[in-house]
Parts: sequence; C-alpha cells; structure tokens
Amino acid sequence: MAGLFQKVLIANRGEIALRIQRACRDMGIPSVAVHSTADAQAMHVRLADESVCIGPPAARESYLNAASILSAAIVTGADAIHPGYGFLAENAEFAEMVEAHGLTFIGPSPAHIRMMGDKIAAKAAMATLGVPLVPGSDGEVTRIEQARAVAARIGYPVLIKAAAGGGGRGMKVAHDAEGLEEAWRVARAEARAAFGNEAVYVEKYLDRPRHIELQVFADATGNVVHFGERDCSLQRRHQKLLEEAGSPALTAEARARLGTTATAALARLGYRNAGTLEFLYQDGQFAFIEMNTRLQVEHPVTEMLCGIDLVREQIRIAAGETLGYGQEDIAFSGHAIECRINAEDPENFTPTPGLVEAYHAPGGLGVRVDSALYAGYKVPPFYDSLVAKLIVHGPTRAQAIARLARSLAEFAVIGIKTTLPLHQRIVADQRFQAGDYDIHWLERFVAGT
Ligand code: MV4
Repeated sequence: MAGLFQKVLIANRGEIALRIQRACRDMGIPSVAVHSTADAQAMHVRLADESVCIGPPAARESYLNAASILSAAIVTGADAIHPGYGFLAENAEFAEMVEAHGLTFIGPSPAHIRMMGDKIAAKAAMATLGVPLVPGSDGEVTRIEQARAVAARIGYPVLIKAAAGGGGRGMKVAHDAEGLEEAWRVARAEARAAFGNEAVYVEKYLDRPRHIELQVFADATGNVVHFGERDCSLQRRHQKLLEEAGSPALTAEARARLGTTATAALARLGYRNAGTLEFLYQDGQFAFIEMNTRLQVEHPVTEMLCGIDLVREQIRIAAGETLGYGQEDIAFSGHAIECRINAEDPENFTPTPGLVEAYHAPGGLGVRVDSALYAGYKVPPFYDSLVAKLIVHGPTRAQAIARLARSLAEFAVIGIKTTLPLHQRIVADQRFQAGDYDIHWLERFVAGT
C-alpha cells in the first residue's frame, strides 16, 4: 500500500490498541504500541511490531502525556498517530501539536474537533445546516432571566446543559419555574468545576427518548457517506452496556431521512474522517444533541452491519485517499449487537481488577470478540474497566439475539467478576427481545423495578 503511512503510532491501550494494530497489519503498515509501566505485559504490547514505554501507571503521565507520545512517534519514525477513543482522541491541542511536528493525526481537523467539543457551537452549526435540534435556547444562557424566558416559551420540564459537557456531566433538570434557578446555579457550578467553563444552554427535556447515533465518514474531496445508525439507549449512569445496529425503533424511511439530512450537513461543513452524530429520538422525531469526532467503542456493530473496516477507512482518508464509493454502494445486511464486558461486579458495578486465571472466548459464524484479555493477565486498576466486547451478527435481529445468548453462555472469564451475567439477564428479557426500550429502561432493570 504505497502512499499510505510509513508507520503508525497507536496512542492507546487495551482492546482498541489491538483493534488498530490489526487494521495496520492488514494494510501492511508497521505500527508502534505505547504503554505505561503498568501495561508492560498487556496484549497490545505483546503483539506489537515495536513498543515504547511512555510513563508511569497514572494516565495523566502516560496515555494523556502528549509530549511523551509525540516523542515516541518521532524516535520510532512514525509519520501518523491514531488516538483510538478516550485519552487524547478529542483533544484539539494534541491534534494541532501532532500536525505542527509534521505528522498526521488520524482523525478530523483540529478546528472540527474544537467546534464539536463546544456543544453550543456544534448545535449552532447543525441548525444552520438544516439538522433538527431539541427546542431550546439560541446559544448560551448567561442570565437566569434569559433561562426563565426560554423555559416559558418551550414549556417545562427543561434541561440545563454545560457547553463543555457531554456524557451527562453538568446537566440538571428543572421540572417547573420554582426549580429553575437552583438547576441553573448547580449546572453552572458543576460546569465550572468539571470543565473550567461555566457556559450553559437550555433544552426542552425529553422524558423517554431513545439514543440513536449515526456513523458518518467524509473524505477530503467532500464525499460524505453514512454507515447507518446505532441504538445506544441501553446505558447506566451514562455508560453504554449494549449497542445495536440498526435500531429496532427505526423504519427504513426514518433511517433514510436521517442519513440524507446528516450527510448533506457534513458535506457543507467540510468535515473529514470519521464522525458520529448523536440524536434523541422520540415520537418519530430526531433531534441532534452532540457530535463525537472520534472512532467510538461501539464501531464494530456498524462494521458487522456494513462489512467495512472503519479503522482502515480512517487511515486511508487521513493519508489523503478518497472513499472511492458512494452511499448507493453501501449495503446494510442483517443485524448486529455488541455487549460491553467490564471488569466490574455485576451487582454493584464496582471495578474488579485482578488476575484472569482462565479465559475462553466464544466463536462461530457471526461472532466477534474484541479484547486484549488472556489467561494469566492481571487487569490493572488504573484504567477503564472495559475488558472485552462481544459482537454478534445475524440475518435478523432474532437470530442475532440467539447467537448473543449462546455466545454469552460460552464466554468464560475466570478469576475476576465481570458484567457477563448481567448481559445474560438483559438478553433473556422479553422487553429487550421486543426492542421495546428507551434510555431509562436499563436503570430500572438493574434496580429490579
Ligand atoms: C437530553 C435528555 C433529555 N432531553 N436532552 C445525557 C448525556 C448527554 N449526551 C445527553 N443526555 C441527555 N440529554 C434532552 N433535551 C436526556 C439525556 C439522557 C440520556 C441520553 C442518552 C442516553 C442516556 C441518557 C440517560 C439520561 C439522560
């Protein structure tokens, strides 16, 4: 593959580092793994062509240490950096720093990363481009009187959200005019403490939406395609547990409408590389809430649905290649579901780092496991508790669910507690099987109510 990169440094760990390493190897591109001292025995390091220790266990001093990672790229002769998800993936300053040193950041432009990091700017851009939004304030709300006026116009309940937020932090509901000032003050204080930015905006609170996101891809020539939606409504405390592609709630007509609107908008924005638009979907209506400028944890369900390697596409586009196909060339086949297996107690979700004494992954047609686990591996206590993703595909949703139940039963992670038993309960549930759930369903299911 001449014209691509000489070498790619993978600025991440665990299953996603391995995922990116595999794409590089499939493309004939050498890659460099980085690791903290706590990850010297990690699978992404053991399977690497080359690896560099970038610092001590604390992420701030290793996987978030931009100077250390950039130095590792330079000394190993890498000419591109893939950030994976989390860590530095949506850090516009890091992307700028990479480019300033003559390397390629495998992702969107720093300007687009920065724009989407500000939820107010992201919403303003999408509104201009004809993407529907949740009714709310026109931009930032700096005074309580302004919040009152917006709430009076759109009606209660309303949500106060932090411009720098996302993932549910700095978000407060006001059910009525009496509760507005308190919600406004708390949201601003939380936003200032968490993000150093107290800017907030107001939205109508939707009481039972589904969380639906659309995977988009754009090349430098302005060709934009989408790879369909994912339903990510099954979350607990803003942590996704299970994702599906496509959504059991969407008709083909709704899916087509969403795709056409979103791709047209991103083309006009001049966006490049992978992106995900997040929507709330309620009563047959989509409303844009946020955009993610990274590869997402749940990207494999989209890959299984479309038969496309999204990491390969990211690398090709970053190297200046065109997509080379249009929307009409993308075929959606069957149904895919992912379970996130965490090293957590399935009863109370406390992390369970420790020694994996034995390990057996499921297999068979339509079954994929993305994991960096192995027997004898010690899950370190310093990082995210995601240790495996089980992804299944089937010709129909019912067949995908059957494969999922069977695969969960085969999956053995011995020595540490994981969330496997919780997934077995979810998949056996009649409401899940019917596809009849919204963003609140899982919290109630876990609480046993
Ligand atoms: C909302 C909402 C209801 N109405 N916005 C939570 C995280 C952030 N990404 C957006 N979030 C929400 N925004 C309006 N106008 C409900 C949520 C929400 C949620 C969204 C997606 C998935 C799970 C969720 C759990 C609680 C609240």
